[in-house]
Amino acid sequence: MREQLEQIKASALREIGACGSLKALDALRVNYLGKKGQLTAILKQMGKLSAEERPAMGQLANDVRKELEEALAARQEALRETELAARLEEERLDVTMPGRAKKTGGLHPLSLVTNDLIDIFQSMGFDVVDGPEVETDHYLFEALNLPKDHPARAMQDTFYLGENLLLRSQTSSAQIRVMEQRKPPIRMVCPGRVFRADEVDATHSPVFHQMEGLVVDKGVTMCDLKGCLEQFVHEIYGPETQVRFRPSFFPFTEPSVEVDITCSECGGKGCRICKGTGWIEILGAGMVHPNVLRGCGIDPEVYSGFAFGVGLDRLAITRSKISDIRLLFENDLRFLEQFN
Ligand code: 2NM
Repeated sequence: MREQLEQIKASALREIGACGSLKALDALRVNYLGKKGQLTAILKQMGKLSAEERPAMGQLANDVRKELEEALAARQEALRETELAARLEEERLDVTMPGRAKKTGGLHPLSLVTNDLIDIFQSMGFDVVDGPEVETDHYLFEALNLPKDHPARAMQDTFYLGENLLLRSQTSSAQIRVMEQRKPPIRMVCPGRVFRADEVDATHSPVFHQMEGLVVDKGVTMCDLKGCLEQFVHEIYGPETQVRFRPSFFPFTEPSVEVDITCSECGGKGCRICKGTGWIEILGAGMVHPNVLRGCGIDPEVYSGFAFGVGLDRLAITRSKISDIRLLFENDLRFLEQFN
């Protein structure tokens, strides 16, 4: 029995010493010290020994158990430490690694231009007004001095939604609504989407954007129109930009003008952009026609006003040197991200 005990001790110590994982170590403990373990099996045979042999053998068995328990505990401690060290190494965080930047959104180039224009006109005391995109014949034509069968109605290729319903081809309809509802003085701009049955190409889209302005008060003259628009051009394009007014025709204004500015590309010398003229047209404007005022219940003998319309898409693409108006409507992130 003594030999058996010494043998068990020797093999157990060897195996414990060589054991490589906590799981295997626990299996060793069960194998030697567990209820059905090798040492336990020996102890069960104690009864067969004589009374003289028993105390010494019992002492030895207890010593072996104690020694094995100590060896197991020591090995367990060592293995815990190596396993922890391995885990710490494996799960190491590199706190100096650069983070992944989150993409932030930005405003569309059209929104940027629109906001700039709104800022300029708000600083001159204009209100910003919104209106419906679906309009009636009255607001789009009748009230703008374009009665039925007026030849100028053919000037715009309007989208009809029905006999009397159409997509607005300019935002003037919103201004008519304001003139019908408010008393002068009126100072307002109306930015928004407008629609015309145009063929799509690099400079035309059936959906585009416009901002129209309107001032109505006592004593408003053509000088106010010129001063206001000159101020606007200088704020957008810089004070060195020159402004030129050419006579034109719109049914809703009299007199009417078209407004050119010196080409921002060549400074007025003439280039491909301005087709050699040195001038670029950016605005239509005029003194509000007495028929329009009268139709809205404003007495043209007492009040006068000026109005203008500016295309926002063209402004956006010339300002950012964009080659094709269609880019504004495709919402391709590779394009839009450049304006962040
Ligand atoms: C333009 C050109 C000239 C205009 C006229 C009006 C209204 F409502 F007062 F009659 N609003 N906008 C106008 C005048 C618009 O766009 C090129």
